Amino acid sequence: MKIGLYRYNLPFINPIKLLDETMESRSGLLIYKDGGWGEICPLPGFSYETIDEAQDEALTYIHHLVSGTSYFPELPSVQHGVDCMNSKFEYSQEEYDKFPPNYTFLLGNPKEITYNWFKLIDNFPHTVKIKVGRHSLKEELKMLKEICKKSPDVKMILDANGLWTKEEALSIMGFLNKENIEYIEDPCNNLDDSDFVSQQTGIPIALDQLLRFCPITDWGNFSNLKAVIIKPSIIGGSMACNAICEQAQLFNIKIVASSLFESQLGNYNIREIARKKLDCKDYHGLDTNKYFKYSVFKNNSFDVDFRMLSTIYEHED
Ligand code: OSB
Ligand code: MG
Repeated sequence: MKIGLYRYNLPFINPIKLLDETMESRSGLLIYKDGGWGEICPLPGFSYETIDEAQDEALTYIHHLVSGTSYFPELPSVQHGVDCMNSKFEYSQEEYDKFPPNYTFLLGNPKEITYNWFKLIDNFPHTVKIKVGRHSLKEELKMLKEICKKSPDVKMILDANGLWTKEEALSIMGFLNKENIEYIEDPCNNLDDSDFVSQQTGIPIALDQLLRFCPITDWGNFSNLKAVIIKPSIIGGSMACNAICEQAQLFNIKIVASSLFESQLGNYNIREIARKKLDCKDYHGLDTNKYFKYSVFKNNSFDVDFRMLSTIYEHED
């Protein structure tokens, strides 16, 4: 048995601001066993556990493995990493190409987002996901209107991460054509206000961070719940993800597998989960590799580049 735990720190091309914190780089762990790779990378501000807590539990897991005892991880990010490692996904261009990102993800300030959208003028993507709720309503409305003006058939997935009040969400929606909005992820910071927004506007919503406040049995109460976002790094291993999926099928709600700025390897793993385990047909939120300066894979390949990793633990017997 060969087993290892490694840490990476990958700088972004430009610093990324999601909530309050600006991130210069992304840190995470890769866990390896006998040909299988998993990634453990809680994201500050979104995950409950820290990377140090995750590393401690990953080491506990490994020590049990080495001594031949069993241990089931408790932290979602560790469950997810261990599950992926045990799945032994095969990394190849051919597999990768079978499941390309199917919406374009844009973040930044409204000017950057508008500019980056205009750059795609040759062939506007059908669907775009845009982070909103970060800047003034006026600037964001201008951005959204310009995007719709340039590409009238566009479908926008707006992700407010709960940053709009219901009044803000309603006022901005009043100026947009609802045909252009696929759904809004977490428009407000609570379930009632988010539901109110979709009730008043007829625009569907998706639950991402709010999912944890919404018992599965309540999904039927929403006026227009179109999708639930599954971020395996937050939800946990396959058992937790499958439970959500089964329920979503029952309620006819779409499953969107999505990422947390995992490394290219972790992003690939979620792609495999989305395609092979969760049966994600519509969307998957995986268009984040473009923000990284370097890769954990060697140039033009899907071989792990150990020069990008520092070793925390290695064992072979
Ligand atoms: O809210 O979906 C989010 C990335 C990090 C933290 C939170 C989120 C995201 C993304 C990733 O939006 C891209 C995607 O899901 O399309
Ligand atoms: Mg989201």
